[in-house]
Amino acid sequence: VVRRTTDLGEAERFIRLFHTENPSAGNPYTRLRDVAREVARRGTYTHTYEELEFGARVAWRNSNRCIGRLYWRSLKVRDRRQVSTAEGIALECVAHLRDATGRGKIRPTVTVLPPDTPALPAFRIVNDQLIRYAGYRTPDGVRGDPANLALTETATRLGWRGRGGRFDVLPLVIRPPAGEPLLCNLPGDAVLEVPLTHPDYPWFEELGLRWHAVPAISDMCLEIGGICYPCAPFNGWYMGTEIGARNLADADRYDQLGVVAERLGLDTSSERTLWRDHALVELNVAVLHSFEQAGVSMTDHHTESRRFLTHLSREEQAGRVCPADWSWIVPPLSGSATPVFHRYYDTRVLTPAFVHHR
Ligand code: HEM
Ligand code: NRG
Repeated sequence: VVRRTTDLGEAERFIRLFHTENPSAGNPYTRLRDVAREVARRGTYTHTYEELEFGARVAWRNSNRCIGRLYWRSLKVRDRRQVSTAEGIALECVAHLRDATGRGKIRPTVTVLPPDTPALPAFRIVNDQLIRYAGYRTPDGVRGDPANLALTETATRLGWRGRGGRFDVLPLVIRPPAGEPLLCNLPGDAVLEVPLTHPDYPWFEELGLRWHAVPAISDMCLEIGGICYPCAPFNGWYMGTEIGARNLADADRYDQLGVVAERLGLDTSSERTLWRDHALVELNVAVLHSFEQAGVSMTDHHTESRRFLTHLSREEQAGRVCPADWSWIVPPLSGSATPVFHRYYDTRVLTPAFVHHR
C-alpha cells in the first residue's frame, strides 16, 4: 500500500473552483490558507460538507462516459466519512440502497465513506456494483451472470453458499485495510427487482428474466481536490439499453437473443433475416414496458440522447466545456437513430472525477 500525502496543488485548484462556482461561500483566501496549513501538518485535509457535495456533483458532471448528466445538480450526497468499521460500511451500503430506491422513484445518490489518508488506507468495496447476480460454472456452461464469476468465487471462498439460480443476489464483500474481508447479505427489502414481461407476447414471462432496479457502481474512486474516496458508491437509474441490449443480450452475459428469436418464431437460418436485430428490439421493448408497469424509474435511449444534447448546450451557456466519450455515449441499440451519434465531443479529462483504480 502506497501512503501518499495530498497534492497541495490539486487541493488549491479544487478550492478555487469551489469558490468560483459558489461565490457566496465565504473568503477563498482564508480557506486556501487553512488547507495549506492542514496539509503541512497532517499530509492531507478535510473537505467541508459543502465542498464534498459540490465535488461529488462536479465529479458526475465530469463523467465523460455518462449520458445522464443533465441532472448533475440534483445528486444527493450522503456524508458518511465518520464510519470506521467494515460492518459500518456494509450497513451504509444497505441504507444507501433503501434510500436511493424510493420504492421505485429512484433518487440519484452517492454515499461518501472514509478517504485514504497518509495515516491509514481506507476500506474497499470488492463488488463492482452493490447489486450483482451470481455466476456459477456448471458442466453445461455458466448459470447466472458470467460477468460475476470471479466475485461469486470470492464470496464462496469466504463462506457464502449460493442457491445456484440465475438471479441470486451476491453478498457485499468489504475489504478492510488489514485482515479478512467481511461478507454481508443484502436484505430482501433493500433490493427492488422487476420481473420482465412483454406488452404483446404473454410467453415472454416464461423466460424467467428479471433485473434489479438500481445500478449502484461501487468500485470507482471519487477524487476531489487531491483526496481519493475509494468507497463512494453512487447510483442513478437505468437506461433500458443497458439491460436489454447488453446485460441480457451480450454473448458473454445472459446471451438471450437466440432464445427470444426462437420464441418469436424468427428465421435464424441466415444473418440476413436480421433476426438478432428483431430479437434485440423486442427484448428492449420488454425491459422498458416492465419497468414502467412496476413504477420503477428508467429512461429510454431516444429521450436520454436528446436530454444529453440539452445538457451540452446548457454547459456551453454556462461557459464550460462538457467533455464526452463518443464510444460510451452512443447507445448500443439504434445508435444512428439518436442525435448523439451525429457529432463529436471534446475528450479532455477533468477533475473532480470518478476514476477506475482497480
Ligand atoms: C456511465 C446513464 C446517473 C456516473 C453511464 C452509462 C449510462 C449512464 C447509460 C454507460 C454505462 C455502460 O455503458 O455500461 C445514467 C443515467 C443516470 C445516471 C440514465 C440517471 C440519473 C449517474 C450518476 C453518476 C453517474 C448519479 C455519478 C454520481 C457515471 C459514470 C459512468 C456512467 C462514472 C462510467 C462508468 C464506468 O466507467 O464504468 N451512465 N447515469 N451516472 N455514469 Fe451515469
Ligand atoms: N451498465 C451497467 C451500469 C453502468 C452505469 N449506469 C448507470 N449509472 N445508469 C449495468 O449495470 O448495466 N447510474 O449511476 O445510473
